[in-house]
Amino acid sequence: MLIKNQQNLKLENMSIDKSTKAARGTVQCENTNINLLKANDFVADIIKKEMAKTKTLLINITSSAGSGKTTLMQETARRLKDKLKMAVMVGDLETERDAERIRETGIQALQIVTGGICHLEAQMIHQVLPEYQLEDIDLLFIENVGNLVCPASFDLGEDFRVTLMATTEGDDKPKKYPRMFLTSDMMLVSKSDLLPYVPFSVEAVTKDAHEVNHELEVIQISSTNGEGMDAWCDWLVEKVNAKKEA
Ligand SMILES: Nc1nc2c(ncn2[C@@H]2O[C@H](COP(=O)(O)OP(=O)(O)OP(=O)(O)O)[C@@H](O)[C@H]2O)c(=O)[nH]1
Ligand SMILES: [Mg+2]
Repeated sequence: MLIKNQQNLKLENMSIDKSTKAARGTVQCENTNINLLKANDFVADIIKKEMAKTKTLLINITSSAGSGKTTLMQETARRLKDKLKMAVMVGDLETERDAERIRETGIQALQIVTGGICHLEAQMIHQVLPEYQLEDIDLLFIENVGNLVCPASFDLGEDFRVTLMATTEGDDKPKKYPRMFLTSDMMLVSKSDLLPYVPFSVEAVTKDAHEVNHELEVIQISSTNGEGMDAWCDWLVEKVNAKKEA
């Protein structure tokens, strides 16, 4: 019985030409798409509408634990905080550490402590939104809890989902955790400064990721030596401007 259920919920039949947005929160179950996350998606829609009102760009940053999300937030803040009004909300199972690190750069950052839950849900984001002056914020990041599994299924009302794929993790992850890459708009191959020391092929990871999601954009970055940071910041500025003009 258990084996049958596992087969029913296999994700490998998921159509790769389905839009990333449509794939969020749905699980292919035999011939029926069952939206298991209707309540989450309802709140995600409310968040989207609030962001549309203030023209704030919302970006959901996901990755395995330790791939460099907080360091990227710090480095992005250092480079863009004089050009854009930025803020961050960050989810972790315990501690305020990441929010404290980000606040050191001079931007607003609030910690959402999930107390054991392995992902952020739209309701959690909605609850902390009143702490932010959205009309004064151009770019709001959500740093999600570090893992490639649960955060993939929860739409947080974001405009874009960006997944870090660190060179220290091994280049086989897109095929092993396909939902995360299917539902993302951008893959940042992070810690590129370590490429000379680790067995990791950027070509192989990009090929696998594109087989999962042919629309995925890819930038190779290092928060340590700055590689790709200009391209990343240019991408953000372009998306912020597009949202303002929309
Ligand atoms: N070499 C190298 N190390 C990095 C880079 N970015 C981050 N690190 C290091 O990687 C470790 C983890 O970085 P974090 O930014 O805390 O990673 P995270 O994804 O926020 O971690 P969690 O929030 O726990 O999931 C730290 O020791 C960072 O200094 C990078 O570009 N190159
Ligand atoms: Mg972090």
